Amino acid sequence: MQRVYIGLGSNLADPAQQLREAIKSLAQLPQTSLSDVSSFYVSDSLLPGQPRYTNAVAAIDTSLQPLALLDALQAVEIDQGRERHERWGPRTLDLDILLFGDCVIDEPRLKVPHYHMQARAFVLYPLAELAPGLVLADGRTLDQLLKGCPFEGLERLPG
Ligand code: PH2
Ligand code: MG
Ligand code: MG
Repeated sequence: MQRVYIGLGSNLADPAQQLREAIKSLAQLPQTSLSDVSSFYVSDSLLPGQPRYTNAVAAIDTSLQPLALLDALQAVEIDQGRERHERWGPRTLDLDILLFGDCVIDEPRLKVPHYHMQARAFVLYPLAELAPGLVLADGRTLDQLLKGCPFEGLERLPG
């Protein structure tokens, strides 16, 4: 079993509802149990001119292999109407494997830890709700990353 953190994001077609649907699907993945889900956070898109994003982080425990988990997450994205056009285009659902235990993965389809997660407030603050004392495989602590990444621009949704 590995503890895996998944970043959820949506900026189309009722984003908060997309995240709630996705969380139900995560709870039903084979060989997996859903452990915890952060609050939802709203923020501007990193790309100008797109609708605002709703983001959250989920913690799962899984015995799936990383690429099998990636396949399962991509199936959930497609199930919820994800269409891939341009890179970083608006999306109904984005499910990113942020951390997979202490594994460092460098495959063409999957890089873990997730690229740029160190600098993204909409990943780090929800992650900190679930794993405040987290230490990355390279020794950096979540606390250190948070210090370099202001909360500014994030809006935490109630409930
Ligand atoms: N994802 C992107 C591009 N920009 N902005 C926010 N606020 N949240 C995201 O999840 C996000 C983004 C591409 O993955
Ligand atoms: Mg993403
Ligand atoms: Mg993605």
